[in-house]
Amino acid sequence: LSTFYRLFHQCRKTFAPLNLTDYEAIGRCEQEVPEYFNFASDVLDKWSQIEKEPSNPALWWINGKGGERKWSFEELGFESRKVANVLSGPCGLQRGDRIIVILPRIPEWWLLNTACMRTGVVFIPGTTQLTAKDICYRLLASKAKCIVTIDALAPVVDSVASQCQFLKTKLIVSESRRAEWLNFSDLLKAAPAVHNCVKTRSQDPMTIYFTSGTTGFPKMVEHSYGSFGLGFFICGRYWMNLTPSDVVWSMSDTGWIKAAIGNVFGPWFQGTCAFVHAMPQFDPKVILNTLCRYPVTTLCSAPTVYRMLVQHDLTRYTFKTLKHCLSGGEPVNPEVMEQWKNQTGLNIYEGYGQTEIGLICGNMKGMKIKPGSLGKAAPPYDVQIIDEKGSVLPPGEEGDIAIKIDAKRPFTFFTRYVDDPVKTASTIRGNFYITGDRGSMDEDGYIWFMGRSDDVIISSGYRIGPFEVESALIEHPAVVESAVVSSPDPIRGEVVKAFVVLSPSFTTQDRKKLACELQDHVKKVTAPYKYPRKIEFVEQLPKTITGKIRRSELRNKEWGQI
Ligand code: BCO
Repeated sequence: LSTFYRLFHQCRKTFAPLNLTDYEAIGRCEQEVPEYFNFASDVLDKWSQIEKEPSNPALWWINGKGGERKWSFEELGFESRKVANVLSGPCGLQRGDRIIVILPRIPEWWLLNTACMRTGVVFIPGTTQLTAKDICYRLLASKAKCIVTIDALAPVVDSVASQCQFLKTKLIVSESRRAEWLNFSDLLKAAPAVHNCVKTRSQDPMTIYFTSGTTGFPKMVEHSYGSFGLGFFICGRYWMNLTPSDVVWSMSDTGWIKAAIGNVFGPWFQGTCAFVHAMPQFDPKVILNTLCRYPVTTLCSAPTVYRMLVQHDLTRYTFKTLKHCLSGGEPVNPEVMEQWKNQTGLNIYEGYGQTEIGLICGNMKGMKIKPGSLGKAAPPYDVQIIDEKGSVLPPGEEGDIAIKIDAKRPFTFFTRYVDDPVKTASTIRGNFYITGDRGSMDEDGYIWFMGRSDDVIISSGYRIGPFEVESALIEHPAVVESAVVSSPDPIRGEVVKAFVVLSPSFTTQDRKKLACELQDHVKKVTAPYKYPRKIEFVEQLPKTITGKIRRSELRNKEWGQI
């Protein structure tokens, strides 16, 4: 009987259809977006029926201390169906409900992500650097009914849970039990393995990301099953250049869209293995040794990571299988590309995108790389440089980097900023979507990044809103007011710099100590990656006649423009 089952199973695998050509045409906007699409049933479950050669796992997770998990697409399907039953059973979640998932790089994150697709629950990831205030804000803004996290963050959630009236269920991924929390492993063991994936329309909401802007607290960027699932096909195939024989290691924290692109949709659409190192602390040596020991073919990382890696003597390491390197999240400097190329023989293929849109421009494999440029428009986009009236500028002129939208908004775009129609509408100028970045285009269609058109700071690949840092600083008794801007940094591209006006009772204090105290304070109030790495105490801040702080004046000074 077992032989019969094996043969039957093999036949089933060989004949299962997954039409990548159709998905490519859809991704290029040459074919209609299907009315119904669900990445779990339409892609993952299809891959689990196909005999893949070589049979790389779908997910390969290591923790660097001997812990390892490898799941084929079939195993991923089996486990994620059980998790789907946990969500709709004991967690009491229904289609359309929202769940906040704050987990480090552990396999459960991938299961929950997939289980949300199976149940239609809207997945809201968050970085583990979030503090109590950040979590409370996210729970209230999103009206999430459930939160999932780990031991370290459970007390943080508990400290604000009573203020969050929409929160009904807390789920902990832990070896131990915690009062008032459901335990993920216990529920998983008991969960049934049979689950019918919901039928989702391509435009149904699938995920929400909180993203920072110049004003106010982070906004909720909503993506649909079409924009997220289908939208990343081109990115996985042409920018990441993935095939079923590849093993891609994308290092992003699970809280960012880059983790979804590089570690879920990009690879899994192409049947590629997503390799994950838990790496709780960033350590360049761990990265270099891992690249030597594991058969990683494709590396995707923030430019800051490459800048940190090239500080080491890379010739002492042999990356036997590495053949394609990608970077995104911030511009990569030509010097770093050159150093990386000299020491490893490999180019860095830069991609430029954002949480709202995914990949906008890129250096696709095989394309001539112009170091320092963002590459060319990625299909299906028509990227142009425009002026404030919405007219296209000639090559070489600086303007707003924008995406042409004809009669119909591309399906790959985010659907909206949740509860913020004014902000959603503000991204459109005439027939263009405005990215918020400034740049120029050369005669060959390559885009050159020049900076943000607003006050957002891009540091180490993080998008940081000055208002959030200023709000954290003002909570300290020493701060009367502050202005936060970007400042150049050789490793992180740019860093957060705060100009601080002190309260009279603090002006005689040791400035160095006070600066450290303010930095620690910000790390406690909001996610630590936002803390001001530079602080300058000033008597007063430059202001307009109406009393608005002139951040641009301070920023220009930092960047040597005045
Ligand atoms: O550098 P410091 O040590 O002074 O401070 C670090 C941490 O030590 C500190 N910290 C973290 N947790 C803390 C804490 N302090 C107190 N209490 C805690 N619980 O805070 C600072 C955090 O900075 P970091 O995250 O930059 O740390 P690190 O170790 O230097 O990491 C370097 C990178 C490069 C690994 C990291 O910066 C990084 O992951 N950057 C990439 C971000 C990214 O993936 N961006 C992509 C976003 S998606 C996108 O752009 C769309 C593209 C389509």
